[in-house]
Amino acid sequence: MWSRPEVGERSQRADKSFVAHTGGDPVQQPRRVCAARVREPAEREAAVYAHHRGDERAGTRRAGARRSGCAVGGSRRGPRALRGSRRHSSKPRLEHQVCPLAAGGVRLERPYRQEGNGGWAGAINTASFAEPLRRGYAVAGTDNGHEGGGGADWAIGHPEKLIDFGYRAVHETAVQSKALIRAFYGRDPERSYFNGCSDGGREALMEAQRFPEDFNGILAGAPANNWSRLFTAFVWNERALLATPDSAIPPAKLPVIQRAVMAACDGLDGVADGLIENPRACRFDPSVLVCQGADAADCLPGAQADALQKIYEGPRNPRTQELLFVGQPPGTEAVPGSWGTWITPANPASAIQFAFGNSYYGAAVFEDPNWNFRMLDFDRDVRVGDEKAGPVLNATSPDLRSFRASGGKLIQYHGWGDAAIPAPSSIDYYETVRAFLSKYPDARTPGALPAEDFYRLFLVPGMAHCGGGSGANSFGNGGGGAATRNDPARDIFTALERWVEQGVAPERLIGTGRATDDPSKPLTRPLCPYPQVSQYRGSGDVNDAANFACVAPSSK
Ligand SMILES: [Ca+2]
Repeated sequence: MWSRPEVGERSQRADKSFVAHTGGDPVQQPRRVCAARVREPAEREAAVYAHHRGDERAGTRRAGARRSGCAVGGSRRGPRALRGSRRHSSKPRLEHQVCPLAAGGVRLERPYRQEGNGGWAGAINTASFAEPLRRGYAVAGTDNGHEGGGGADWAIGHPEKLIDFGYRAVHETAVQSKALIRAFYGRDPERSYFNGCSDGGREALMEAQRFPEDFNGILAGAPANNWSRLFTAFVWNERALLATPDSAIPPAKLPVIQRAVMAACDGLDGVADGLIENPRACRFDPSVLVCQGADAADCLPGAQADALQKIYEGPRNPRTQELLFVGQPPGTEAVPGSWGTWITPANPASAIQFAFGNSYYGAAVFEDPNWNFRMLDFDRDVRVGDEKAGPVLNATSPDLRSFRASGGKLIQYHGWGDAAIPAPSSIDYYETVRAFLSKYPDARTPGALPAEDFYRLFLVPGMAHCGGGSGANSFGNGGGGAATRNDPARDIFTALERWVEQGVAPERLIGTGRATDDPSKPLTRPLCPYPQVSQYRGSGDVNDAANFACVAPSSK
């Protein structure tokens, strides 16, 4: 039976743990941490504790929390290193609420799951907390050390905040959350997991690389792990599409492009289904779309075709011709939530890619609010970014030896229709890890396979950024749900739990969605661990996963 903690005692113990872990770091600063636990059944009440800087609402929150029986703790001064500091705009203050569990049975051990962020973070991703709470986890997240905003102006003049964003906040959140769990339950979490997509995928890989003992299992979705080069590609696309007044591709032309791509490449995988299993095998030349005369509904003006070619190819160093980042795969140009949102919206300058690319170079690299995208030198300035911000932001180290040696398991997924982060970026990283581990065996794991014994990548044809798009794009990503939570074949996080806890690796997953030619038809497809691809067996319903097999890619 669970007994309600003494409010003051619990608060003090937790707070002491927090300060003990942070006071010695000379550049430590307060950051948001939010964690939660629930009574059983988990769905009935989510109780939250949060670390946050103090403000005028804090007192109200504290009073409200106490009325509801929450332990409220905090340190007005924050960690020792911050006392008297004037570096921070608000009074340093760490505060957390640990809400007691209602009367009833509660297991005294509690696994831990930490949730990642999107974009430049700046808020705790509490929307992602409900699903792990229902699974019985204590949950935490962080704002990565700064508040709000879609850009990175907070990084100007504050390299320490970039470090918080880059890797420190996520790691400290793990350390301090485990300390709170220890204080609250009297024991360490039995297992720890990390789940994130986009920037959260970058955080996930960063943890595996830098802090290999923080988590037993890591789920990395569509990772923005090569941050400095991904954002270079964003500016590359911006320059291509805004090169001339006629270069921007209007949304109405996206279906024209996608139809032409499908005509060229849909059948390469043996099934004309509106999905391309392996877009890397698709060689599509945009010049076939160039209007022979005046612009018309079914063709592209030459300037638009030029821009399209550059987007497919990816950024190049103009001096060395080195490819600086992967290009955008073809085949999902017109899929909702894809190109029309990230690359080619109706107002060309409002593409989300452009905002991120400009904030990276303007704020994080050059720290100059007046910087603009036309100033970027794709030789010199890319090197400046790699050198100055890359070491903090990029999660590209292929050395996962310690994560593997500690028993960690890593599952990564990426949609082929992701117009925010091109899926070949995930392939590149996976390949560099395989190559590194093949070249440098680890005495701690003798005889280990290059990577697949602890690290698997699942590519999802048609899927947009982290989810959505077309194809069999639902497999427990984005939280899953009650329908799949207990099925490791259909829920990627459950598959990760099984791999960590039972040693059963996911040989494939089953994604569900809607047929591209008729949304009324349900679609299921196997999602295969890279480099395998899903192949039609030659007979039966093409919308049924049973008629497909995961096979090694053909050599053609
Ligand atoms: Ca196809």
